[in-house]
Amino acid sequence: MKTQVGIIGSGPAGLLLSQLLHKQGIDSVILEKHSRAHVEGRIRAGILEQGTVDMLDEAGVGERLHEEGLIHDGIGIQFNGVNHRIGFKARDTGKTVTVYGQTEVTKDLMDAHAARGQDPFYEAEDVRISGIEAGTPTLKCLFQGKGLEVQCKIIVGCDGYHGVSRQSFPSDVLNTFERVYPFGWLGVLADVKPVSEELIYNNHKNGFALASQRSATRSRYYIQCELNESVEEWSDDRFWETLIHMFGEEVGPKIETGPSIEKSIAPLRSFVAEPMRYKSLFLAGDSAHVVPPTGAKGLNLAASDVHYLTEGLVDYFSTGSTSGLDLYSDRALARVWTAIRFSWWFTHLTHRFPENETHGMAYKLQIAELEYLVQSESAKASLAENYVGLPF
Ligand code: RFL
Ligand code: PHB
Repeated sequence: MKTQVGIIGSGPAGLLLSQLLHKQGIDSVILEKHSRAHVEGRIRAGILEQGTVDMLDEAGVGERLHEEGLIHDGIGIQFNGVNHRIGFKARDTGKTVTVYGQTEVTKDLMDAHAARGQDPFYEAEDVRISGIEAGTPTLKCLFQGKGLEVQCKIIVGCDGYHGVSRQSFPSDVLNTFERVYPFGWLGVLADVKPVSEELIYNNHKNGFALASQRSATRSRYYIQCELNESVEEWSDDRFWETLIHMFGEEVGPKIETGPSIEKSIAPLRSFVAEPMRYKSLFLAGDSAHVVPPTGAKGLNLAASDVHYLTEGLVDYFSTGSTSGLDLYSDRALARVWTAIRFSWWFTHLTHRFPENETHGMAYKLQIAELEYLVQSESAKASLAENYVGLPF
């Protein structure tokens, strides 16, 4: 089989890229390791920047998002038991964010692929990349027990942090930067009314907690946990009790509780691989970079990579010019590093690290910075500007 763009992975990056290319008359083939149900079922991101929403519109999959997504114009920052609002519009960003789950984005994109009769090859086993040095980029895998070969002009690795594409770069080409945080997030999804109209990021003396949501009747909550904990140690009762305690007297009693629909622990990491291209092999999304979820940037960065890459590919396939593709890595990485910085800063501001145990110097500095943040118009504007997303 032949295609213009071979894509590995049908997460948001791979699906959105393929759909945008299709709109521009460029054909692509996606090889995905897991089943559709497995990919759709992963509970992950919930916050879309305006730029991401615009791209989903451009891809023709924005209808349900506009019907069901909730527009948010601010967030709460809680510390010492008091919640402080930081509005986005008031800070002249001119932008908002939309609450719409990654599962829904994935479903809408998968439906669009199915509607045009070009489903990804789900459950493609043992995907391998070859021919990059020779200028004959090829993808090979096992599909339904048989060998499948896809000859491509370009290959894009959208296969997440654990995928094969980054590993297929020659080792002397890649520079990697990594910080693994000494804690994780325990997340619970439940069909209960969100405690607050807007998200609340809470720095509590026992650790970080986040009140998020998926709709007016579905809540997503997180609390900071140890890396070696397992979800089995967290009964629903224990989770709700801990959460209510951490949200304090003002917010805690208003939290509605109910049976969890999903419960999982995610480790937190900052990671960047540079460059995001080797010859005809490109990386996009989590395959090239990972941010801790505190800034809600992961999915949005995957979208901005796709934005730059689509521009380069459209130019290449329509005029033969490689200038957009040649600029891709630098353009994408410039934006990636701004989000790495913001997510790093926001994580350090709100989480309990072993070195900033309550009452230590580092804890005092954290609280001083939070006080400054909620009092200073410039500090609030800086947070708002980054949270809603820096321009492409
Ligand atoms: P994905 O979504 O990981 O998709 C990669 C796909 O590649 C497939 N794959 C392979 N296929 C074939 N062969 C192989 N060898 C393969 N290896 C892997 C996988 O099965 C998968 O389908 O990467 P992508 O597309 O780059 O998208 C990135 C986002 O998923 C990720 O950045 C976000 O979920 C991060 N994130 C958040 N981002 C936000 O923008 N806002 C948020 O509010 C937000 N919250 C979160 C998050 C991530 C979280 N976790 C669990 C890490 C909250 C959490 C808890
Ligand atoms: C979520 O709803 O899953 C979510 C929201 C905001 C974040 C991270 C995760 O910063």
